[in-house]
Amino acid sequence: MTAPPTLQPKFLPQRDQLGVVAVGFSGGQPRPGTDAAPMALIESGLLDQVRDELGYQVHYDNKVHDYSDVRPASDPVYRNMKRPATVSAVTEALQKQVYEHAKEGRCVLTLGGDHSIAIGSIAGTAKATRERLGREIAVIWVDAHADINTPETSDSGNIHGMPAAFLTGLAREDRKDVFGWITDDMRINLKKLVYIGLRDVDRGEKQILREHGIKAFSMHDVDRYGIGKVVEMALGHIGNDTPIHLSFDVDALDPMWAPSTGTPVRGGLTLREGDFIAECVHETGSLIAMDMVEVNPSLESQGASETIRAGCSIVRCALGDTLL
Ligand SMILES: [Mn+2]
Repeated sequence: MTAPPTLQPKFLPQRDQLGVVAVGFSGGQPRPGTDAAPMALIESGLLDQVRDELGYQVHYDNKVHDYSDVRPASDPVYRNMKRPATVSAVTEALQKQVYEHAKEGRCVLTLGGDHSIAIGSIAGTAKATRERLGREIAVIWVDAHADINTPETSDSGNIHGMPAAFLTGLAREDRKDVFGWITDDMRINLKKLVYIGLRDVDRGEKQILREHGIKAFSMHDVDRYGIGKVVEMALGHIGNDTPIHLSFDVDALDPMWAPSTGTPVRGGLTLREGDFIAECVHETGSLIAMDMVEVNPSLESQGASETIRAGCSIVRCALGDTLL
């Protein structure tokens, strides 16, 4: 039994209004399956729990979007990016969906999908928050990977490894159909981006993190300081007067807890450490949006239900579920 959370959010007019967008999209990387994750998360009861146990009024259009209406017919590689116009069109549409929820003062939950979709969800939150409150947002990026390759530093050309570069403006493109729709009011400040859980960072990305002084807590830091101190330092870096968008890649968890994901890396967070991060972000009262991405129920079929359960657990914690 869970008592409904009573915490009053700092940057939302009401504590119980949740917008949900289900994004059935896997085109930011090569493996099919992450497009089935939103339905798997919802069918396992996530939104019912959020409604019935956590007391939210859920605004959801009861649809997993595949964005077939905006996908281009042909989509050749451009600047080393695979499916650039498709990912651009999908994330642009998602940006508008998230913006519509966020401008009403709702907390917004985006269920992915691969991590390329964060381009859309975070752009939507950033724009709405600037308009509604005149504030920049901070982003806590929980992930095994930094996802901050530019098209030029990326080896694979998969855009799910680039969202942080496009969101911070480190990667830019004039072509409107290839992320040229991202305007300054949708971008995030490099000083307000914080990573937790990193352990598989490309050479070019390490250089970008260093060069720009981006705050990043790797698994080395989790081992050294413990998760409690790491989260405290991450939140301290952001400051307590900044709205937070939590972008949670399930591959931040060790494959022991979340095996069904496209790019698993050993040596990750325990399920409790993942939940703890989400609990602490909730406790700040500053959470305005969250992504849960890279759950892939078609991989490691034996681990799929465990991975889905882990994803649900982390979302519930971020929305106020507590152990006691
Ligand atoms: Mn990621």
